[in-house]
Amino acid sequence: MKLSFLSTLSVGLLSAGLVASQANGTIYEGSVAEDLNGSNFTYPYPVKLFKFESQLEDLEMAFMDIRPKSKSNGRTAILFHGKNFCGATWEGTIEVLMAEGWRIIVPDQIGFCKSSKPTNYQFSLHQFAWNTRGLLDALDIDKVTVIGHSMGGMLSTRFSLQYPETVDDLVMVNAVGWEDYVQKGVPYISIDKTWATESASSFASIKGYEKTAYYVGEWEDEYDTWVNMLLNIYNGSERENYVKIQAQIVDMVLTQPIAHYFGDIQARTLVMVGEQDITAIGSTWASDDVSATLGQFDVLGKTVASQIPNAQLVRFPDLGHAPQISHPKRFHRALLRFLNKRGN
Ligand SMILES: *[C@@H]1O[C@H](CO)[C@@H](O)[C@H](O)[C@H]1NC(C)=O
Ligand SMILES: *[C@@H]1O[C@H](CO)[C@@H](O)[C@H](O)[C@H]1NC(C)=O
Ligand SMILES: *[C@@H]1O[C@H](CO)[C@@H](O)[C@H](O)[C@H]1NC(C)=O
Ligand SMILES: CC(=O)N[C@H]1CO[C@H](CO)[C@@H](O)[C@@H]1O
Repeated sequence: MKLSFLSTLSVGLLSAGLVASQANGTIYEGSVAEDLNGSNFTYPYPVKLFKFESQLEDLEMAFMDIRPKSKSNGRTAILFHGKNFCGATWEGTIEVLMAEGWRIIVPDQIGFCKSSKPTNYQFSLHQFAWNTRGLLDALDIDKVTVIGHSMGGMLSTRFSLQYPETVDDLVMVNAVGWEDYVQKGVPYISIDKTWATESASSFASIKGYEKTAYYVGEWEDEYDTWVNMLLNIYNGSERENYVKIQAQIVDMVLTQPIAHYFGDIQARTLVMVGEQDITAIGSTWASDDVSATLGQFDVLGKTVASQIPNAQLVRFPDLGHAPQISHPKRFHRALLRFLNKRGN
């Protein structure tokens, strides 16, 4: 274990002069299995693969690449899913943007959904951004509007900081990481501990959590789809790897705060917030006093928008963590108003 760490490190140091700023890989557009890398869920559009090497492994990043039905508006959006979601969860937003003439790229990040599940991987937001920039390069896309939800909102901030020249507009929807959980007093817990929680995921546990945090205590039958999509991976052929990776992802969110960087965002930004959301990593294991200060999205949305130099804020006072799913009409009306009004 120690030896391989050292040899990996020295390879990194030796090749430091050759460091590429993004993944270099190829696009595979052939047919793919329905049950792909442990996710047997039918996506609304064909799934393609970005094949590249990362951390000395051959990896596949699954993605959808949707072209507008009729007239193109010449713009491309990339949609980042959250921890409990997949690219497919964006289906409603894909429809709306497609009708407006957008090309839409929707990746599953490495470790998630239909992408590879490497358990010896160093998961970081920076690595995800690097991987994703490589995907865009392989598709010959050099400018995107980035739209990210939940953990995807956290990634969209990191992506915008790492590749500012690539991003024209940025949209964050109820992102995690709008506050620095550890700084606020959430104790660090080990990956082993999170692994135990992840292992115990069930329909009831996922639904119970989402009902409270995402949908303000309400439940529609159609939300079952997204619980089952997730459970299918927890129960699928990559279960063991997936559970470990999800525990690593919790560690990533806890230890890689973006909350101190909002002043550096250059892109025109829309902050969209369902203010009834209470999502906060660590709220279940922090003290009651600390928990009480976390996940106050009515405050967080305003605070984050005020820190980003060129930001607009759209508030949904009565909605939870996933306004694009619970109230798609209101959500998309506000989104399009922002996207269609550009100063440049
Ligand atoms: C990227 O991959 C291609 C094909 O394998 C190779 O020809 C090219 O040199 C690589 N570029 C970089 C910068 O590594
Ligand atoms: C995938 O799901 C379909 C139906 O949704 C089912 O018929 C098929 O057997 C499943 N494949 C695997 C490998 O579980
Ligand atoms: C998950 O797997 C367990 C054990 O194999 C099984 O009892 C359960 O029905 C599965 N659940 C789903 C939703 O497939
Ligand atoms: C890690 C892993 O199992 N990756 C697989 C993901 O799916 C592609 C496409 O079927 C396979 O080539 C990979 O081996």
